[in-house]
Amino acid sequence: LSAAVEKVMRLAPVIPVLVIEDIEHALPIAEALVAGGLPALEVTLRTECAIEAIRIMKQVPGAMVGAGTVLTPDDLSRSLDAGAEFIVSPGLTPTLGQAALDAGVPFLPGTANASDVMLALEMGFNRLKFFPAMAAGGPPALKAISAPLLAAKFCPTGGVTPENAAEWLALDAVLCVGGSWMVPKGKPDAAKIEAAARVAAGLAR
Ligand code: 3PG
Ligand code: 3PY
Repeated sequence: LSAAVEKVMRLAPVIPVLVIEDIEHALPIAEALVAGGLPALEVTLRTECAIEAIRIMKQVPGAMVGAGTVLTPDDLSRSLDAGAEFIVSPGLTPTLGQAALDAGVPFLPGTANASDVMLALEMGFNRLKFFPAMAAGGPPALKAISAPLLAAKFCPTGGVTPENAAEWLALDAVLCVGGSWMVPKGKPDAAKIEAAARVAAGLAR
């Protein structure tokens, strides 16, 4: 399963973290992001229409759609029913981790310190979110945390911007970053989203 998670993380340098407020936005946002070169899409379960948005976005050719903000086994099973191909959480509990293992789904749990990473490794997860990336100390913190925990590779998320993404992606322990900046709130402007995605997709790592 680490290999399956790593595949998602290597599709592009950035995984868009999406908050879909209106189901009518789901298709144009997904199409624009994929067209711009960002195929892995993380739909956060923070809005009423998130589960339906997963179903709709999966229709876009080339899209790899996952669920984010998965907090409980129930969230996980609703996401899988909708066709989510990977699961992301801001944290990790043994209950949620076991549900992901039982389901056999690629799972990217959130970690913010050495103990979090050690719990994840103990449960068999070594492809991890670093969340909230900037607030948890930024690139110097992740560099220090990952030095003794060589098996873990990360997707820093939370406060990542077009300006600081390169610094994150330069770290050995970082495979990709997550961020919301490509898709501003409100009615989607497909051309702008695609342009922002193209810049993000071109970041070096
Ligand atoms: C989130 O919590 O929504 C994600 O971490 C993305 O955060 P960002 O808006 O700081 O990119
Ligand atoms: C999530 O919502 O799943 C996070 O990891 C925060 O972006």
